[in-house]
Amino acid sequence: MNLEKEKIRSLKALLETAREVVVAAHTHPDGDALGSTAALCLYVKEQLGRPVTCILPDTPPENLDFLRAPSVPYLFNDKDPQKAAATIQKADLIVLLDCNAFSRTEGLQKPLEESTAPKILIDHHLNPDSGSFNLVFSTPEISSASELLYWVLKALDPENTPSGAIGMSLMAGMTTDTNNFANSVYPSTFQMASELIASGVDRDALLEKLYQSYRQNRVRLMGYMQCEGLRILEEGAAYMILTREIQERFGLREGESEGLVNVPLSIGKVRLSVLLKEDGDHFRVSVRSKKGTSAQNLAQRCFHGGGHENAAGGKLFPGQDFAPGKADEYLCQTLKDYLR
Ligand SMILES: [Mn+2]
Repeated sequence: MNLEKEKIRSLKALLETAREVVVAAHTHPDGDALGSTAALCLYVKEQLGRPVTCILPDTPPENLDFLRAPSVPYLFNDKDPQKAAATIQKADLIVLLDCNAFSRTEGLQKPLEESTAPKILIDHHLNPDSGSFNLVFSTPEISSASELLYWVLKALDPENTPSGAIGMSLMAGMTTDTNNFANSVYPSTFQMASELIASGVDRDALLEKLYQSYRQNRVRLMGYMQCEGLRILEEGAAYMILTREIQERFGLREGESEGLVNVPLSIGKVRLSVLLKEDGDHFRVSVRSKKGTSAQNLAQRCFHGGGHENAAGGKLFPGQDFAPGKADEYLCQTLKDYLR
């Protein structure tokens, strides 16, 4: 990984002189957002001895709660927006991970943008909003923000490979963003994994926590959706709509439908898979595609979102994007038009 020496020097100087660091990531934090923020917070606190707070837009899902760094204070904007804003205001250094712009932090956007502290971006999404940051590490050709952070930490301290809780957090973020080495995997990704295992990260224990610790509700919901909720279009798309009613029927908790959107891609004819999940007044949209079909393009054009070439997301608003109650018809037509 070729990281400019000058940028690493600037980062080092900023981290080593900061008196109050705030580390933030995107809304609805996933394994990469939680893993990368935990790793950086632990590095700042334990290796550099600087005070740090991790501030996230939403409380993490229960199944990923183990990725919270135990010794680091966390604030969640959905629980305590005043304290989050006040802490951001006091910070003299801000680091944003795993998203390309402050707008991806939703409720935190305003306090983060209004802060006069230096701002650092460490991310792997396309089109970073570089103008809003003093220092930008942006690499789309990498597995995850956690992998990019791994190479940044190695550049900061070439003698040491991240290990312990830092190593585990980075491995977790990379593993979840690649769907356990299924996509966005580069030579550097295997190198990172290899070095982390050599440094003592217990991958078996991590995999059990990530993939073998769910409640049975998740498995039953996945079965139901594949049987009853899956629509497949001639054009090569598949979609599912996870309504509030179905979520309630299965007692679904945040994070428990993770991975469902990938399942239809196991069908040979399906090149594009979309999952709509009802959330308050809107639908959260997840898009996955096979090579040669762009999930990112669809999310950007039709779902007010974006992301990566083969894994992207966005939102849909009933009453605005389509007539209330017509999500199915709208999605069906949108996918047909997109693949035509
Ligand atoms: Mn990521």
